[in-house]
Amino acid sequence: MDILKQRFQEVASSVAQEAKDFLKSHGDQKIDQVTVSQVFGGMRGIKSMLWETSELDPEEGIRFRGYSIPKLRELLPKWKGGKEPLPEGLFWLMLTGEVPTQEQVAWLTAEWRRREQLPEQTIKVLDALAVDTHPMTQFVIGLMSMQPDSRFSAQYAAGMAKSEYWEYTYEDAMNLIARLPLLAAYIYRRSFANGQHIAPDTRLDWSGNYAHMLGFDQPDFKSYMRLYLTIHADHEGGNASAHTTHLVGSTLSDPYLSFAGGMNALAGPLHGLANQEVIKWIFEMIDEIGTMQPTDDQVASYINQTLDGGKVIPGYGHAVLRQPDPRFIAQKVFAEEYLHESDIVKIVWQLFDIVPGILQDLGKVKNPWPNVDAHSGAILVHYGLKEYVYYTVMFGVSRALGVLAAQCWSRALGLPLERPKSLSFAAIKKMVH
Ligand code: CMX
Repeated sequence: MDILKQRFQEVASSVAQEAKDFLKSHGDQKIDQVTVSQVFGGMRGIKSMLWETSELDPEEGIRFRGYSIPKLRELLPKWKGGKEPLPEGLFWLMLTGEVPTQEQVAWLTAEWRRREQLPEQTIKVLDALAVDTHPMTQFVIGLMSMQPDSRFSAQYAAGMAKSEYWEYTYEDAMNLIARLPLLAAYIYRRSFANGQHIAPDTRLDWSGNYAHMLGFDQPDFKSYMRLYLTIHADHEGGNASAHTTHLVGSTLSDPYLSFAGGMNALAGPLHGLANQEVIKWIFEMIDEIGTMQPTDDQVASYINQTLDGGKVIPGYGHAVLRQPDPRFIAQKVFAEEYLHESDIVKIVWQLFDIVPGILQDLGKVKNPWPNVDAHSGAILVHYGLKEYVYYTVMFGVSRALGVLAAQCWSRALGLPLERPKSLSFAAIKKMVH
């Protein structure tokens, strides 16, 4: 058994026992009440899921196993000479609850690189698609094409005890994560670089190699990828991609099937696709105003025009957060150090000054502040990755870390099929007095 699997087994088996005892003594205790508005309002805030890997506070933002993003930037191991955390370290932390050592992270980097390969059938399936198929559609089809390699499914078909589920989920999670940079880079190069693929560089880490295979070898870009792939990894269990992965997985669909389900949710414009929408909207604004250095009045009038058209301002607002997203701030801090002269980045900061006031004045938007998607595109454009329809795939590569670590936990804790109760309007009317 490998060192991470071993440690996960030790930690998870003790938590599983504790959970069993806890349920016996506290199983009937109420921790929430549900209002009619919550039922009609997308189940906002109903406390109804167990999720070990991260927790979202409306004011503080995301904490991974209790650690904020600034803390993780400090604590997690870095690549040689680099300043940004390695996502490998975050995966270790989410799985075990422990900040890994430099050696443990070096092991995980090598382990993912050892497991990486793009199956022949995946290349054939992708090559059969039109090159202008949306990259998220290609991503999901690519994931589905790998499903025949699922160790969990094979073992289930062969007859596996429930106590073994976590082991094969772990194996699938590790293999799938290892393959994602190859899959994602293959999609980028076939769609935007005339199919001229770039071989992996065995000397690099998971993120650095992904950047390299995309065709971006600038050291700063690689650093940004390490940060990017860390901060997008998880946003507790209720967000659409995590919840979908969890729901699909609760039927004992294997990690490939469940993660593909989650990626279909990420591809919606109110969720991950917002990262492409932000930059598309900024490009359209620049085109209309006719300058890369618009005045505040010009920007405000463009924002109002979007709102008057009945559209949302992409990259702003959140279902849970009530402050600027720390994932936005982490990218701003990065950009202040590396790209403060970039016009497109300056526009993102100008929007940060102007959009919240306008949204606040609408009187209905619960959170007028930027979310993670408001900043990422401008940084990618600055480095030359301008094909914004691709951006959600990068988000997806990162999101795999959180939702697959969480799925290992779901199997280790023996969580059952998810099945909430729905009600018709007529039934709800009968229940209220
Ligand atoms: N621009 C304009 N109006 C907005 C808005 C925005 N950015 N954010 C919310 N509103 C509106 C809503 O559309 C809603 O209007 P109606 O009552 O007329 O339908 C009203 O304000 C109340 O919405 P809310 O309770 O504040 O927000 P929700 O929890 O319903 O939705 C979210 C959250 C993210 C879908 C919404 O803020 C939004 O559409 N933002 C833009 C898209 C975006 O950036 N999504 C990415 C989120 C992060 C991620 O998952 O990647």
